[in-house]
Amino acid sequence: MDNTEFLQTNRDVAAALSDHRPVVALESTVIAHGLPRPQNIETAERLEQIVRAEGATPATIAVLDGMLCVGLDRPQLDQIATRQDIKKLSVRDLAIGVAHKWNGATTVASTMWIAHRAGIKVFATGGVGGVHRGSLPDVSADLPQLAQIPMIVVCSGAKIVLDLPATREWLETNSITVVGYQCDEMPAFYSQTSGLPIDVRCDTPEEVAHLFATQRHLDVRSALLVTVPVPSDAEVEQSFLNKVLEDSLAQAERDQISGRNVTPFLLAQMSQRSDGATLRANIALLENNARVAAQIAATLSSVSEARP
Ligand code: PSU
Ligand code: MN
Repeated sequence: MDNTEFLQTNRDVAAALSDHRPVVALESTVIAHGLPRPQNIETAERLEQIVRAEGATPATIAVLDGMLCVGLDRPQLDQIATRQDIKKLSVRDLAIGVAHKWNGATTVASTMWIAHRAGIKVFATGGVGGVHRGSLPDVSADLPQLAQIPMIVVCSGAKIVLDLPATREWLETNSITVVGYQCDEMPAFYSQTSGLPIDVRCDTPEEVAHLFATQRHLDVRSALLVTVPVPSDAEVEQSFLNKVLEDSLAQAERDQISGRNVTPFLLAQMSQRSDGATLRANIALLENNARVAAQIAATLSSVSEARP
């Protein structure tokens, strides 16, 4: 690895990695662009607490002053949550961010890219990007990174704003193994069900760790996508959700929203139009996914600890 010059792993995370203790990567786009204030900073801190409570070290990832930061302190988290000039950086933007010394939040794609190079194996997020609805086609850069980076990515499926059947097909074509964590179909972000298949069900962190180890033995180099349903008390009712989503998509069309602005726009619209119901679901699933990811990371490091 020769890009370490721009990689800044904070002391906690570096110590945990060198001692082979569990580490969970967390993304920052959800903080800067996915959630409104003040819930964004509250959630960012809560996710770190949850990871710690499970005995793992959180590594929230962002680009600050052109450095690829792995593990943020409280003032750095605050900057991501409150500054107006925080860009949304995917992998195509990383070199620009570094060269121009930008401050930016990392998406699923760029968080995976950085976390993998830092030596982290487990990453938790809300919903991954995918194939958008509409005719363009607009395909999130999250998908090709999932196809290339051997990490465990814990999420609640792809975001409901997407074309979920097309996203499911893309995952299949690109050899990304989809795990249903204590469920038999892929969750659909704010909903527990999508009608779309998983490849395998796992009920425990041990089963996930075993599958990941087997992938590595076989040298299958894609991600293991572990999909976890939103907790039932925060799930948004289907028909209400469909209406809210339809209205939000129509508004995006009227406002001619495109490119990197599509996802944040739709998330904010849905939250407004649902009186915060989708926001509550988003936060609940983020928290739950962080917990599951930490449990998986803990199991992974106890398994590797047992090796001679
Ligand atoms: N999950 C959430 N909220 C978010 C995102 C994911 O619960 O805001 C972010 C992730 O950073 C993901 C990005 O990578 O949305 C996808 O954006 P796009 O569709 O432009 O690739
Ligand atoms: Mn896009």
